[in-house]
Amino acid sequence: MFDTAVLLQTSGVVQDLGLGDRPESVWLLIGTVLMLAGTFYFIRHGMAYADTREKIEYHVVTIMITSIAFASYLAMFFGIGLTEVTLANGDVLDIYWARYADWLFTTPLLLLDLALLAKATDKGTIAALVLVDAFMIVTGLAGALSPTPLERYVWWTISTVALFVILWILWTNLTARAEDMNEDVRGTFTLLRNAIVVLWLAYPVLWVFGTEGTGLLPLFHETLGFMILDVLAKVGFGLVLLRSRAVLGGSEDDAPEPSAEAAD
Ligand code: RET
Repeated sequence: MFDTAVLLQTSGVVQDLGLGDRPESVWLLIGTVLMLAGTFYFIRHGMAYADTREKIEYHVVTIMITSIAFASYLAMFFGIGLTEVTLANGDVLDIYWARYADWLFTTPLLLLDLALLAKATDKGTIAALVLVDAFMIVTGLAGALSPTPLERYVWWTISTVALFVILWILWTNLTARAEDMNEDVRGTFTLLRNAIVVLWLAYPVLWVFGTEGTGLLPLFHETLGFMILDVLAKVGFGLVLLRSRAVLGGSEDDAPEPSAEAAD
């Protein structure tokens, strides 16, 4: 009988990409496709609805988020976003460093989207969010590249403290500003803020259960978990934001119909 799995295993493409040794690459491929689909959707949506400077800003930031993630997922799928870390006990760990490069750029952009929504665009707030966020990702990467469990968990703790600082700024400063806005903005802000709190807290937990931490979850499942979180935190976030009345200034039904060119 025609066996697709055997055909795939023996085909030149699969061997060239080293996919036979990396079963997790199936999730990386799905992540690549979903990020690309999200990017195209947001571009098309922007062409149809972004008719003010503000709406263009939201669309540009969101399109940058999914396109950076698309490039990072493609790099991981091709195996160039991968490095091997030799641990003190001699074990060798596969670390997809490209995800940290992705997060370094996309997490500040996600926070920027939320700050735009709350009109918290003063330099102090944006700088605090971006700097603490970059610190969180870089210290997380240091943990992933460290050779001993002690060092890994020290970096993890430092990175997690930074995450709590970010969530605290969202919960206090940004929330207070959003409260002065109209009902649409408040509703969308609260939904997105809560989604960030839940989804972002899941990252350090997955890290601890995954290969970087205790190793209870093999790389295959860990990669699936990060892919789901990344798609929800980027494409899901963008869908809620860009389809909201807070951004469109009226329901999508009230917004202008996509022009023929934009829809193509
Ligand atoms: C790491 C490990 C160390 C501890 C902490 C982490 C947090 C990562 C976060 C990532 C968020 C990524 C998002 C991607 C976008 O789609 C680096 C995993 C705290 C919060 C939202």
